[in-house]
Amino acid sequence: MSERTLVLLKPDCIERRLVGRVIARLEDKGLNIIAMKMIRVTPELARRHYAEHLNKPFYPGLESFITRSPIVAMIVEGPEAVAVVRNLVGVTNGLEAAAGTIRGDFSSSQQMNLVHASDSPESALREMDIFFSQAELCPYAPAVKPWLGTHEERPAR
Ligand code: 3AN
Repeated sequence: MSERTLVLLKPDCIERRLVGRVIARLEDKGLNIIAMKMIRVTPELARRHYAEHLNKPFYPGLESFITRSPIVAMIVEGPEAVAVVRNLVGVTNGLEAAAGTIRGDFSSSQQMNLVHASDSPESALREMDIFFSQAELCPYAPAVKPWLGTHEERPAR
């Protein structure tokens, strides 16, 4: 089933000039980028986005990190996009993330792990709403779609 998920390229991704290479991973997989913008995260926005982490000991450091430089926010669409993007990104700690994943290949940190990707379809809905208005979405049917999969198959989870 086609899904949408929120992807954030975090300040370390921008500062390290990895934006193009990370976006290329998403495009190479056949995912559709249907919204994208560069913004600076305010402390208020950080608190909304990371609401579940507000009381964690690492939250103050996380807020100063995510507000320190601009980010690139995207909505990415495709079959099972939430799980597919999480697999491309890898586990939270870059030291433990598998080689071949974005974090596994480019990060050695738990905080500076380059990318945020929604962890469930419910989180994706909540987070897309925080970062984008409906008017900012640009859905389209890519010409390559018939070559990315058949109607009958259900991609494995
Ligand atoms: P993920 O981004 O893999 O879903 P979460 O939701 O557990 O990870 O954590 C959100 C963000 O908080 C992470 N991307 C990371 O930047 C930061 N973070 C998580 N755990 C820690 C930690 N123990 N120390 C510092 N930062 C952390």
